Amino acid sequence: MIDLYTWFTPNGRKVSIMLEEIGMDYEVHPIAIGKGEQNDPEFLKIGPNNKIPVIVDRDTGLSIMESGAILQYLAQKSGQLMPTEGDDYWKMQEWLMFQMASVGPMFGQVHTFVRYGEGKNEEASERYLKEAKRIYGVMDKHLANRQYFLDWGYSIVDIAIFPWVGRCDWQTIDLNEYPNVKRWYLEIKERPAVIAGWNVPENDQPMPMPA
Ligand SMILES: N[C@@H](CCC(=O)N[C@@H](CS)C(=O)NCC(=O)O)C(=O)O
Repeated sequence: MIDLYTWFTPNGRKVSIMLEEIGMDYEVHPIAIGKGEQNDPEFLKIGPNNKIPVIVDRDTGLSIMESGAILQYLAQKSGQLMPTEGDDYWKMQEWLMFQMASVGPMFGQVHTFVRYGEGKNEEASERYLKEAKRIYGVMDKHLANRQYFLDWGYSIVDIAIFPWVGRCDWQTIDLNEYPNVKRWYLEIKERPAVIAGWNVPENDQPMPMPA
């Protein structure tokens, strides 16, 4: 049994989608980040970086923050969705680090400046949107000749990237300009585990449907 401290954001959804995919029992503890609950002293004992997601494994008492670490922990615990050796393992690390270092931080800045801060800082909006478009281009090229991010198959890398592409509407990104990302997105958004995990904690945000 896993205790999941989360909110319906891209980083939070990575973990709820993963738990749904591997069929592991979990209990959701919503942390309303808009109300500042990530700063509560009780939460900081398990999430010292003031951010969701965080898990606690009830079997061992271990707590883990950082979605990339959590995905690898759950993959190893379940023996699913992650290559564990050889070149496949390193390709998994490569693309997971790409998500954690580029997709998440840069798209997150687009959400801050382009969506929430619309019109307030044109220089930042332009800079981060340009970088997001470059990253979409990298992903599109990579997916041109493979079904998923890893030749190995559907993995935690797809799960890490999906919820960020699932906010392409907030980013003012037209997925038709990235046809390979669009094809990948449309396939993954139909997976029952992805649909279930997207809605954790329960929310009324639909997954965008590109025209
Ligand atoms: N690198 C972290 C980033 C986590 C993160 O940025 N979480 C956001 C929600 S998506 C958050 O909790 N923000 C609250 C805050 O910054 O106060 C991870 O991948 O887990």
